[in-house]
Amino acid sequence: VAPSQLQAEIERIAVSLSGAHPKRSAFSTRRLEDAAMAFVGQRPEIQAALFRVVDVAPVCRSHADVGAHLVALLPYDDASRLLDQVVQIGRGQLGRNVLGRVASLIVRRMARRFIIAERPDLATRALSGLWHGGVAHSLDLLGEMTVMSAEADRYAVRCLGAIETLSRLVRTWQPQALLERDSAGIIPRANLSVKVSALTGLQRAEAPTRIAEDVRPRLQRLLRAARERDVHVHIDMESLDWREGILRVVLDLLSETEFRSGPSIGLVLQAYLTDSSDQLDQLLKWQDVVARRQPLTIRLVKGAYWDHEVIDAQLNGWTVPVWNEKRATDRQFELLTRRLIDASPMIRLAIGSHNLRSVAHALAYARAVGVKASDVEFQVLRGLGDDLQAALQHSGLRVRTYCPIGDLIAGMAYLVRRLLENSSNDSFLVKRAQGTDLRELLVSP
Ligand code: 2OP
Repeated sequence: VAPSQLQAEIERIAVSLSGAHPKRSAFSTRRLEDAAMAFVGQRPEIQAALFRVVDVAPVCRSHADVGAHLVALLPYDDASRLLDQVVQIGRGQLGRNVLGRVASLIVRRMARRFIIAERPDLATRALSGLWHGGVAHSLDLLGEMTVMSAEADRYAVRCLGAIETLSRLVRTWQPQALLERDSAGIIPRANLSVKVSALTGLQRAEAPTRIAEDVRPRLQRLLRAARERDVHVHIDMESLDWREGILRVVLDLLSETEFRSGPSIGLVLQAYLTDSSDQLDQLLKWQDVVARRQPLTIRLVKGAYWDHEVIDAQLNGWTVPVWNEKRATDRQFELLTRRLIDASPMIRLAIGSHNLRSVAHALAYARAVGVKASDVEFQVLRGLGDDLQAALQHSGLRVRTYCPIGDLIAGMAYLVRRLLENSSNDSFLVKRAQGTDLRELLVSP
Protein backbone atom coordinates (compact mmCIF):
# COMPACT_ATOMS: atom_id res chain seq x y z
CA VAL A 1 0.00 0.00 0.00
CA ALA A 2 1.48 3.34 -1.05
CA PRO A 3 2.00 5.58 2.03
CA SER A 4 0.64 8.71 0.33
CA GLN A 5 -2.51 6.90 -0.74
CA LEU A 6 -2.98 5.46 2.74
CA GLN A 7 -2.48 8.90 4.29
CA ALA A 8 -5.09 10.46 1.99
CA GLU A 9 -7.56 7.73 2.88
CA ILE A 10 -6.82 8.12 6.64
CA GLU A 11 -7.54 11.84 6.41
CA ARG A 12 -10.75 11.27 4.48
CA ILE A 13 -12.03 8.70 7.01
CA ALA A 14 -10.99 10.74 10.06
CA VAL A 15 -12.67 13.89 8.78
CA SER A 16 -15.83 11.94 8.04
CA LEU A 17 -15.82 10.30 11.51
CA SER A 18 -15.13 13.64 13.13
CA GLY A 19 -18.13 15.09 11.30
CA ALA A 20 -20.27 12.28 12.73
CA HIS A 21 -19.38 13.21 16.34
CA PRO A 22 -22.43 14.45 18.28
CA LYS A 23 -22.53 18.25 18.46
CA ARG A 24 -22.16 19.48 22.01
CA SER A 25 -22.52 23.11 22.99
CA ALA A 26 -19.38 24.78 24.32
CA PHE A 27 -21.16 25.07 27.68
CA SER A 28 -22.28 21.46 27.99
CA THR A 29 -21.06 19.89 31.23
CA ARG A 30 -19.12 17.33 29.20
CA ARG A 31 -17.21 20.02 27.30
CA LEU A 32 -16.55 21.94 30.52
CA GLU A 33 -15.26 18.81 32.26
CA ASP A 34 -12.96 18.07 29.34
CA ALA A 35 -11.65 21.63 29.28
CA ALA A 36 -11.03 21.47 33.04
CA MET A 37 -9.05 18.22 32.61
CA ALA A 38 -7.04 19.73 29.77
CA PHE A 39 -6.24 22.68 32.05
CA VAL A 40 -5.18 20.40 34.91
CA GLY A 41 -2.91 18.58 32.46
CA GLN A 42 -0.83 21.72 32.14
CA ARG A 43 -0.39 22.08 35.91
CA PRO A 44 1.41 19.04 37.35
CA GLU A 45 1.13 20.27 40.97
CA ILE A 46 -2.63 20.63 40.72
CA GLN A 47 -2.84 17.31 38.95
CA ALA A 48 -0.96 15.61 41.79
CA ALA A 49 -3.24 17.24 44.41
CA LEU A 50 -6.30 16.17 42.46
CA PHE A 51 -5.17 12.53 42.32
CA ARG A 52 -4.56 12.51 46.05
CA VAL A 53 -7.99 13.95 46.80
CA VAL A 54 -9.65 11.42 44.51
CA ASP A 55 -7.70 8.72 46.28
CA VAL A 56 -8.79 9.69 49.81
CA ALA A 57 -12.33 10.93 49.04
CA PRO A 58 -14.13 7.56 49.29
CA VAL A 59 -12.87 6.93 52.83
CA CYS A 60 -13.35 10.44 54.20
CA ARG A 61 -15.92 10.64 57.00
CA SER A 62 -17.41 14.02 56.16
CA HIS A 63 -17.41 16.78 53.57
CA ALA A 64 -15.28 18.91 55.88
CA ASP A 65 -12.80 16.03 55.97
CA VAL A 66 -12.54 16.01 52.16
CA GLY A 67 -12.22 19.80 52.21
CA ALA A 68 -9.41 19.64 54.75
CA HIS A 69 -7.51 17.13 52.58
CA LEU A 70 -8.04 19.25 49.50
CA VAL A 71 -6.65 22.36 51.14
CA ALA A 72 -3.73 20.47 52.65
CA LEU A 73 -2.82 18.91 49.31
CA LEU A 74 -3.03 22.01 47.13
CA PRO A 75 0.31 23.66 46.38
CA TYR A 76 0.89 26.76 48.56
CA ASP A 77 3.56 28.49 46.59
CA ASP A 78 1.47 28.80 43.47
CA ALA A 79 0.93 32.24 42.04
CA SER A 80 -2.62 31.41 41.01
CA ARG A 81 -5.28 33.71 42.49
CA LEU A 82 -7.84 30.95 42.18
CA LEU A 83 -5.84 28.52 44.27
CA ASP A 84 -5.10 31.20 46.79
CA GLN A 85 -8.81 31.83 47.17
CA VAL A 86 -9.54 28.14 47.56
CA VAL A 87 -6.97 27.91 50.35
CA GLN A 88 -8.48 31.02 52.00
CA ILE A 89 -11.96 29.53 51.88
CA GLY A 90 -10.61 26.35 53.44
CA ARG A 91 -9.33 28.20 56.53
CA GLY A 92 -12.63 27.87 58.41
CA GLN A 93 -14.80 24.87 59.23
CA LEU A 94 -17.69 26.15 57.08
CA GLY A 95 -15.41 26.76 54.09
CA ARG A 96 -13.89 23.30 54.37
CA ASN A 97 -17.37 21.87 54.44
CA VAL A 98 -18.34 23.70 51.24
CA LEU A 99 -15.10 22.75 49.48
CA GLY A 100 -15.57 19.16 50.57
CA ARG A 101 -19.09 19.08 49.18
CA VAL A 102 -17.92 20.45 45.84
CA ALA A 103 -15.00 18.01 45.67
CA SER A 104 -17.21 15.02 46.59
CA LEU A 105 -19.70 16.09 43.97
CA ILE A 106 -16.97 16.17 41.34
CA VAL A 107 -15.65 12.73 42.33
CA ARG A 108 -19.16 11.27 42.22
CA ARG A 109 -19.90 12.88 38.86
CA MET A 110 -16.73 11.39 37.50
CA ALA A 111 -17.68 7.97 38.83
CA ARG A 112 -21.12 8.24 37.22
CA ARG A 113 -19.53 9.19 33.93
CA PHE A 114 -17.12 6.25 33.80
CA ILE A 115 -18.92 3.51 35.78
CA ILE A 116 -22.13 2.20 34.27
CA ALA A 117 -23.75 0.78 37.45
CA GLU A 118 -22.95 -0.62 40.88
CA ARG A 119 -24.06 -4.16 40.06
CA PRO A 120 -24.67 -6.12 36.83
CA ASP A 121 -28.40 -6.41 37.51
CA LEU A 122 -28.58 -2.60 37.73
CA ALA A 123 -26.88 -2.23 34.34
CA THR A 124 -29.36 -4.25 32.29
CA ARG A 125 -31.35 -1.27 31.02
CA ALA A 126 -28.24 0.62 30.00
CA LEU A 127 -26.77 -2.43 28.24
CA SER A 128 -30.04 -3.12 26.40
CA GLY A 129 -30.17 0.54 25.39
CA LEU A 130 -26.66 0.32 23.97
CA TRP A 131 -27.44 -2.86 22.03
CA HIS A 132 -30.65 -1.60 20.50
CA GLY A 133 -28.86 1.63 19.62
CA GLY A 134 -26.31 -0.46 17.70
CA VAL A 135 -23.52 -0.71 20.28
CA ALA A 136 -22.12 -3.88 21.90
CA HIS A 137 -20.64 -4.02 25.41
CA SER A 138 -17.90 -5.60 27.43
CA LEU A 139 -18.70 -5.68 31.12
CA ASP A 140 -15.82 -5.15 33.54
CA LEU A 141 -16.26 -5.90 37.23
CA LEU A 142 -14.13 -3.39 39.10
CA GLY A 143 -11.95 -4.62 41.94
CA GLU A 144 -8.53 -5.54 40.57
CA MET A 145 -5.55 -6.54 42.73
CA THR A 146 -7.38 -8.35 45.50
CA VAL A 147 -5.28 -8.99 48.60
CA MET A 148 -6.84 -12.11 50.17
CA SER A 149 -8.02 -15.48 48.86
CA ALA A 150 -11.49 -14.82 50.25
CA GLU A 151 -11.63 -11.63 48.21
CA ALA A 152 -10.47 -13.43 45.07
CA ASP A 153 -13.18 -16.04 45.68
CA ARG A 154 -15.75 -13.29 45.98
CA TYR A 155 -14.55 -11.72 42.73
CA ALA A 156 -14.90 -15.09 40.96
CA VAL A 157 -18.44 -15.45 42.33
CA ARG A 158 -19.28 -11.94 41.11
CA CYS A 159 -17.99 -12.92 37.65
CA LEU A 160 -20.13 -16.08 37.67
CA GLY A 161 -23.14 -13.96 38.62
CA ALA A 162 -22.38 -11.51 35.81
CA ILE A 163 -22.13 -14.36 33.29
CA GLU A 164 -25.54 -15.59 34.43
CA THR A 165 -27.16 -12.13 34.34
CA LEU A 166 -25.69 -11.27 30.95
CA SER A 167 -26.61 -14.55 29.30
CA ARG A 168 -30.21 -14.22 30.46
CA LEU A 169 -30.38 -10.59 29.38
CA VAL A 170 -29.01 -10.99 25.85
CA ARG A 171 -31.61 -13.68 25.04
CA THR A 172 -34.27 -10.97 25.18
CA TRP A 173 -32.52 -8.75 22.61
CA GLN A 174 -33.45 -8.15 18.97
CA PRO A 175 -30.92 -9.32 16.36
CA GLN A 176 -28.21 -6.84 15.30
CA ALA A 177 -26.40 -8.42 12.34
CA LEU A 178 -23.39 -6.10 12.47
CA LEU A 179 -22.79 -6.79 16.16
CA GLU A 180 -23.13 -10.56 16.12
CA ARG A 181 -21.54 -11.84 12.95
CA ASP A 182 -18.30 -11.39 11.00
CA SER A 183 -16.38 -13.46 8.43
CA ALA A 184 -15.21 -15.84 11.16
CA GLY A 185 -18.78 -16.61 12.27
CA ILE A 186 -20.99 -15.81 15.24
CA ILE A 187 -19.83 -13.24 17.79
CA PRO A 188 -21.34 -13.85 21.25
CA ARG A 189 -23.69 -11.08 22.35
CA ALA A 190 -22.53 -11.21 25.97
CA ASN A 191 -18.99 -10.11 26.71
CA LEU A 192 -17.13 -10.01 30.03
CA SER A 193 -13.68 -8.52 30.61
CA VAL A 194 -11.72 -10.10 33.44
CA LYS A 195 -8.68 -8.91 35.37
CA VAL A 196 -6.62 -11.91 36.46
CA SER A 197 -5.05 -9.96 39.35
CA ALA A 198 -8.52 -10.04 40.94
CA LEU A 199 -8.61 -13.84 40.84
CA THR A 200 -5.77 -14.37 43.30
CA GLY A 201 -4.95 -13.14 46.77
CA LEU A 202 -1.25 -13.13 45.86
CA GLN A 203 -0.20 -9.55 45.44
CA ARG A 204 3.21 -9.83 43.89
CA ALA A 205 3.51 -11.19 40.42
CA GLU A 206 7.19 -12.13 40.41
CA ALA A 207 6.48 -15.86 40.68
CA PRO A 208 4.33 -16.53 37.60
CA THR A 209 4.05 -20.25 38.33
CA ARG A 210 2.55 -19.58 41.76
CA ILE A 211 0.20 -16.96 40.32
CA ALA A 212 -0.91 -19.39 37.63
CA GLU A 213 -1.54 -22.18 40.17
CA ASP A 214 -3.49 -19.90 42.44
CA VAL A 215 -5.65 -18.37 39.69
CA ARG A 216 -6.30 -21.64 37.88
CA PRO A 217 -9.29 -23.14 39.76
CA ARG A 218 -11.18 -19.83 39.78
CA LEU A 219 -10.54 -19.09 36.13
CA GLN A 220 -11.42 -22.65 35.17
CA ARG A 221 -14.88 -22.33 36.77
CA LEU A 222 -15.36 -19.06 35.03
CA LEU A 223 -14.39 -20.43 31.62
CA ARG A 224 -16.72 -23.40 32.06
CA ALA A 225 -19.64 -21.15 32.93
CA ALA A 226 -18.85 -18.84 30.01
CA ARG A 227 -18.71 -21.78 27.60
CA GLU A 228 -22.05 -23.10 28.81
CA ARG A 229 -23.71 -19.69 28.65
CA ASP A 230 -22.02 -18.56 25.44
CA VAL A 231 -20.33 -15.52 26.96
CA HIS A 232 -17.12 -14.15 25.43
CA VAL A 233 -14.37 -13.76 28.05
CA HIS A 234 -11.82 -11.05 27.46
CA ILE A 235 -8.69 -11.31 29.58
CA ASP A 236 -7.45 -7.78 30.32
CA MET A 237 -3.75 -7.02 30.46
CA GLU A 238 -2.51 -5.11 33.45
CA SER A 239 0.94 -3.94 34.51
CA LEU A 240 3.82 -5.81 32.89
CA ASP A 241 4.84 -7.69 36.05
CA TRP A 242 1.57 -9.65 35.75
CA ARG A 243 1.92 -10.55 32.10
CA GLU A 244 3.83 -13.80 32.44
CA GLY A 245 1.54 -15.17 35.14
CA ILE A 246 -1.59 -14.13 33.23
CA LEU A 247 -0.47 -15.65 29.95
CA ARG A 248 0.70 -18.83 31.62
CA VAL A 249 -2.60 -19.62 33.33
CA VAL A 250 -4.79 -18.47 30.43
CA LEU A 251 -2.90 -20.19 27.61
CA ASP A 252 -2.46 -23.40 29.65
CA LEU A 253 -6.16 -23.65 30.41
CA LEU A 254 -7.21 -22.82 26.87
CA SER A 255 -4.89 -25.48 25.47
CA GLU A 256 -6.88 -28.16 27.29
CA THR A 257 -9.28 -30.30 25.29
CA GLU A 258 -12.31 -29.25 27.32
CA PHE A 259 -11.87 -25.62 26.19
CA ARG A 260 -11.20 -26.29 22.50
CA SER A 261 -14.84 -25.71 21.66
CA GLY A 262 -15.30 -22.60 23.76
CA PRO A 263 -15.70 -20.11 25.23
CA SER A 264 -14.78 -17.38 22.76
CA ILE A 265 -11.67 -15.72 24.20
CA GLY A 266 -9.89 -12.43 23.90
CA LEU A 267 -6.47 -11.21 24.96
CA VAL A 268 -4.92 -7.76 24.95
CA LEU A 269 -1.82 -6.47 23.22
CA GLN A 270 -0.33 -3.26 24.66
CA ALA A 271 1.45 -1.28 21.95
CA TYR A 272 3.41 0.84 24.45
CA LEU A 273 5.50 -2.19 25.37
CA THR A 274 8.64 -2.24 23.27
CA ASP A 275 8.39 -6.03 22.93
CA SER A 276 4.73 -6.06 21.84
CA SER A 277 5.56 -7.28 18.34
CA ASP A 278 7.33 -10.38 19.77
CA GLN A 279 4.31 -10.85 21.99
CA LEU A 280 2.10 -10.97 18.93
CA ASP A 281 4.41 -13.56 17.30
CA GLN A 282 4.01 -15.71 20.38
CA LEU A 283 0.20 -15.46 20.35
CA LEU A 284 -0.07 -16.21 16.64
CA LYS A 285 2.17 -19.26 17.04
CA TRP A 286 0.15 -20.44 20.04
CA GLN A 287 -3.14 -20.13 18.17
CA ASP A 288 -1.70 -22.14 15.27
CA VAL A 289 -0.67 -25.02 17.48
CA VAL A 290 -3.75 -25.13 19.69
CA ALA A 291 -6.43 -24.91 17.00
CA ARG A 292 -9.43 -23.82 19.04
CA ARG A 293 -12.83 -23.61 17.40
CA GLN A 294 -13.23 -19.82 17.57
CA PRO A 295 -10.42 -17.50 16.56
CA LEU A 296 -8.73 -15.56 19.33
CA THR A 297 -9.82 -11.93 19.60
CA ILE A 298 -6.95 -9.53 20.15
CA ARG A 299 -7.78 -6.14 21.56
CA LEU A 300 -5.02 -3.79 20.54
CA VAL A 301 -4.55 -0.92 22.99
CA LYS A 302 -1.81 1.56 23.73
CA GLY A 303 -1.72 0.68 27.44
CA ALA A 304 -3.01 2.29 30.61
CA TYR A 305 -0.12 1.71 33.03
CA TRP A 306 2.56 3.88 31.42
CA ASP A 307 3.42 5.95 34.51
CA HIS A 308 3.52 2.82 36.64
CA GLU A 309 5.86 1.02 34.22
CA VAL A 310 8.27 3.95 34.00
CA ILE A 311 8.40 4.56 37.75
CA ASP A 312 8.65 0.87 38.63
CA ALA A 313 11.57 0.39 36.22
CA GLN A 314 13.36 3.52 37.42
CA LEU A 315 12.94 2.59 41.08
CA ASN A 316 14.43 -0.85 40.45
CA GLY A 317 17.09 0.21 37.98
CA TRP A 318 15.54 -1.85 35.17
CA THR A 319 15.30 -1.03 31.50
CA VAL A 320 12.08 0.88 30.94
CA PRO A 321 9.78 -1.57 29.09
CA VAL A 322 7.57 1.04 27.40
CA TRP A 323 8.26 3.53 24.62
CA ASN A 324 9.26 6.82 26.05
CA GLU A 325 7.66 8.90 23.34
CA LYS A 326 3.98 8.90 22.56
CA ARG A 327 4.79 8.94 18.84
CA ALA A 328 6.74 5.69 19.12
CA THR A 329 3.73 4.04 20.77
CA ASP A 330 1.45 5.39 18.03
CA ARG A 331 3.83 4.04 15.39
CA GLN A 332 3.91 0.63 17.05
CA PHE A 333 0.11 0.68 17.30
CA GLU A 334 -0.13 1.14 13.54
CA LEU A 335 2.43 -1.55 12.83
CA LEU A 336 0.54 -4.02 15.02
CA THR A 337 -2.77 -2.95 13.46
CA ARG A 338 -1.44 -3.88 10.04
CA ARG A 339 -0.07 -7.21 11.27
CA LEU A 340 -3.39 -8.07 12.90
CA ILE A 341 -5.43 -7.10 9.86
CA ASP A 342 -3.13 -9.27 7.75
CA ALA A 343 -3.87 -12.15 10.15
CA SER A 344 -7.66 -11.67 9.89
CA PRO A 345 -9.99 -13.64 9.98
CA MET A 346 -7.71 -16.20 11.71
CA ILE A 347 -7.53 -13.53 14.40
CA ARG A 348 -10.38 -11.24 15.35
CA LEU A 349 -9.08 -7.73 15.78
CA ALA A 350 -10.47 -5.09 18.12
CA ILE A 351 -8.97 -1.61 17.95
CA GLY A 352 -9.11 -0.13 21.47
CA SER A 353 -8.34 3.53 20.96
CA HIS A 354 -9.91 6.98 21.18
CA ASN A 355 -7.39 8.40 18.75
CA LEU A 356 -9.09 9.23 15.46
CA ARG A 357 -5.84 8.80 13.53
CA SER A 358 -5.35 5.25 14.92
CA VAL A 359 -8.97 4.34 14.18
CA ALA A 360 -8.92 5.79 10.67
CA HIS A 361 -5.60 4.09 9.96
CA ALA A 362 -7.10 0.67 10.79
CA LEU A 363 -10.06 1.30 8.47
CA ALA A 364 -7.91 2.68 5.67
CA TYR A 365 -5.46 -0.22 5.82
CA ALA A 366 -8.23 -2.83 6.02
CA ARG A 367 -9.85 -1.33 2.94
CA ALA A 368 -6.55 -1.18 1.07
CA VAL A 369 -5.85 -4.89 1.59
CA GLY A 370 -9.44 -5.98 0.98
CA VAL A 371 -10.49 -6.82 4.55
CA LYS A 372 -14.11 -5.92 5.26
CA ALA A 373 -14.74 -3.10 7.75
CA SER A 374 -17.14 -5.46 9.53
CA ASP A 375 -14.15 -7.72 10.32
CA VAL A 376 -12.60 -4.96 12.40
CA GLU A 377 -14.14 -4.13 15.75
CA PHE A 378 -13.67 -0.81 17.54
CA GLN A 379 -13.67 -0.56 21.31
CA VAL A 380 -14.05 2.52 23.46
CA LEU A 381 -14.27 3.22 27.18
CA ARG A 382 -17.54 4.41 28.62
CA GLY A 383 -17.29 8.05 29.60
CA LEU A 384 -14.16 8.68 27.57
CA GLY A 385 -15.05 7.43 24.12
CA ASP A 386 -18.76 8.29 24.01
CA ASP A 387 -18.49 10.72 21.10
CA LEU A 388 -16.34 8.35 19.08
CA GLN A 389 -18.75 5.54 19.93
CA ALA A 390 -21.62 7.56 18.43
CA ALA A 391 -19.58 8.45 15.33
CA LEU A 392 -18.56 4.81 14.71
CA GLN A 393 -22.09 3.58 15.22
CA HIS A 394 -23.50 6.23 12.84
CA SER A 395 -20.92 5.21 10.27
CA GLY A 396 -22.12 1.61 10.32
CA LEU A 397 -19.07 0.21 12.11
CA ARG A 398 -19.01 -2.34 14.91
CA VAL A 399 -18.28 -0.65 18.21
CA ARG A 400 -18.10 -2.21 21.65
CA THR A 401 -18.07 -0.12 24.80
CA TYR A 402 -16.11 -1.21 27.85
CA CYS A 403 -18.52 -0.79 30.78
CA PRO A 404 -17.11 -0.92 34.32
CA ILE A 405 -19.41 -2.10 37.12
CA GLY A 406 -18.84 -1.46 40.80
CA ASP A 407 -18.75 1.08 43.58
CA LEU A 408 -16.51 4.08 44.06
CA ILE A 409 -13.91 2.32 46.20
CA ALA A 410 -13.55 -0.67 43.87
CA GLY A 411 -13.32 1.78 40.99
CA MET A 412 -10.61 4.07 42.35
CA ALA A 413 -7.63 2.57 40.52
CA TYR A 414 -9.65 2.55 37.31
CA LEU A 415 -10.72 6.17 37.75
CA VAL A 416 -7.18 7.28 38.45
CA ARG A 417 -6.04 5.64 35.19
CA ARG A 418 -8.80 7.52 33.33
CA LEU A 419 -7.77 10.78 35.01
CA LEU A 420 -4.16 10.19 34.01
CA GLU A 421 -5.18 9.66 30.39
CA ASN A 422 -7.65 12.48 30.43
CA SER A 423 -5.14 15.01 31.71
CA SER A 424 -2.10 13.87 29.77
CA ASN A 425 -0.86 16.48 27.34
CA ASP A 426 -0.04 13.73 24.84
CA SER A 427 -3.60 12.46 24.71
CA PHE A 428 -5.51 12.86 21.46
CA LEU A 429 -8.72 13.76 23.31
CA VAL A 430 -6.95 16.35 25.47
CA LYS A 431 -5.32 17.95 22.43
CA ARG A 432 -8.72 18.12 20.76
CA ALA A 433 -10.20 19.70 23.90
CA GLN A 434 -7.31 22.21 23.89
CA GLY A 435 -8.34 23.16 20.37
CA THR A 436 -5.53 21.54 18.33
CA ASP A 437 -6.41 21.39 14.64
CA LEU A 438 -7.56 17.97 13.45
CA ARG A 439 -5.17 17.95 10.45
CA GLU A 440 -2.23 18.37 12.79
CA LEU A 441 -3.38 15.34 14.78
CA LEU A 442 -3.67 13.22 11.65
CA VAL A 443 0.00 13.50 10.71
CA SER A 444 1.65 10.09 10.42
CA PRO A 445 3.50 9.19 13.65
C1 2OP B 1 -8.18 -0.38 32.48
O1 2OP B 1 -8.70 -1.02 33.40
C2 2OP B 1 -9.41 -0.19 30.38
O2 2OP B 1 -8.59 -2.26 31.12
C3 2OP B 1 -8.34 -0.91 31.09
O3 2OP B 1 -7.56 0.68 32.65
